[in-house]
Amino acid sequence: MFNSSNHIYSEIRFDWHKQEILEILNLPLIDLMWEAQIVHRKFNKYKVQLASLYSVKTGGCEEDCSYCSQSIYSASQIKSHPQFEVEAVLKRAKAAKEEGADRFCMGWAWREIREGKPFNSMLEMVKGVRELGMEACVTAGMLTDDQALKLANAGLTAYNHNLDTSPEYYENIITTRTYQDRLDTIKRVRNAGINVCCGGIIGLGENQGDRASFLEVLSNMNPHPESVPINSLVAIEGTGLEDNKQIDSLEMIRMIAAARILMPKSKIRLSAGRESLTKEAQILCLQCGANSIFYGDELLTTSNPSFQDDRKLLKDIGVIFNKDFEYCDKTVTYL
Ligand code: SAM
Ligand code: DTB
Ligand code: SF4
Repeated sequence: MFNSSNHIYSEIRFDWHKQEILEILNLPLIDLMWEAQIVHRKFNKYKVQLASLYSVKTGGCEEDCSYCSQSIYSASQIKSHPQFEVEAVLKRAKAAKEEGADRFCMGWAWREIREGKPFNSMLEMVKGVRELGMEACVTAGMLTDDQALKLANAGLTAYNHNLDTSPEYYENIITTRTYQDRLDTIKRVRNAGINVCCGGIIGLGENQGDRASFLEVLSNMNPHPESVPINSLVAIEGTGLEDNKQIDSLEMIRMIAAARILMPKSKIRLSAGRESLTKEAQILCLQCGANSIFYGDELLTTSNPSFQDDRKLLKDIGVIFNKDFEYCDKTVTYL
């Protein structure tokens, strides 16, 4: 069925089947990368969005996600602190903007959004980030319709809530909330008119079928999530998955390339785990579809490459990022 002179993946579809996705994931890598690049050049312009991440409320979460250092079920030693105040968060957003970020993502280690002062502060943070001229993203667990509307009215650009893995593998990883809970949360976000940021993790012990099944759920959402973070597990000491083996970087490239083919216009974010990827592996991810990275020395509880290293990497390969977006109006015709 695959013929490299006849590019078959050029449409936006919402009816992908697991079997087709498996075939894509299992293509010879060199062909998969080529197909993904065709799609990427057709729908995007090799512009990478720099998104900075900040943990507003760290640790003490009631969920049992077995990869996470912030769960009360983990024995990880993390710097837990009370929720940061609005002013401190906005100072951090401003600093990220000065480094060149144009999206600021804020995380709360919650099972679901807490009403009262913490939520009012969250709304203030969203407004403040938007006033800085940045996109604002929040990840804080489950939410109600009313909370989603309030976040939309505060100007929230996107809400991150990941499916993490396939419906079949999910219960090996989390037992305190269901896959359906996650889908319901995503629907609430969508209904409130907020962009959806929804992705997952590879390296949890899942197989290729699980990866296909996870991508099937995402790529059958209509519209596709505007943002799809693909994380590779950071095996944190003290978590249930501390002994998991680091995935091979070629698997990350496959996953990014497949996500690009299935969701041509989405921002595919090369997320956690970049410190374990060589410069060359990251370049291949960017070449075959990733168009965003987390930018800044820290993720939530783990480290990330430095601002300087990332800027150098992007400059070295000639990829345009954020501030230069407006100068990038050259449409690449490639087919
Ligand atoms: N509590 C909120 C929630 O779960 O939606 C927000 C924060 S949570 C840390 C956001 C996402 O980060 C998770 O869904 C997971 O996909 C990713 N993540 C967390 N820990 C990770 C790790 N050790 N390695 C890779 N990805 C991780
Ligand atoms: C996402 O998918 N990855 C980011 C963001 N969304 C919130 C979080 C990665 C966390 C990595 C582990 C840590 O730093 O604790
Ligand atoms: Fe809590 Fe989110 Fe960590 Fe799960 S991933 S334990 S919900 S902070």
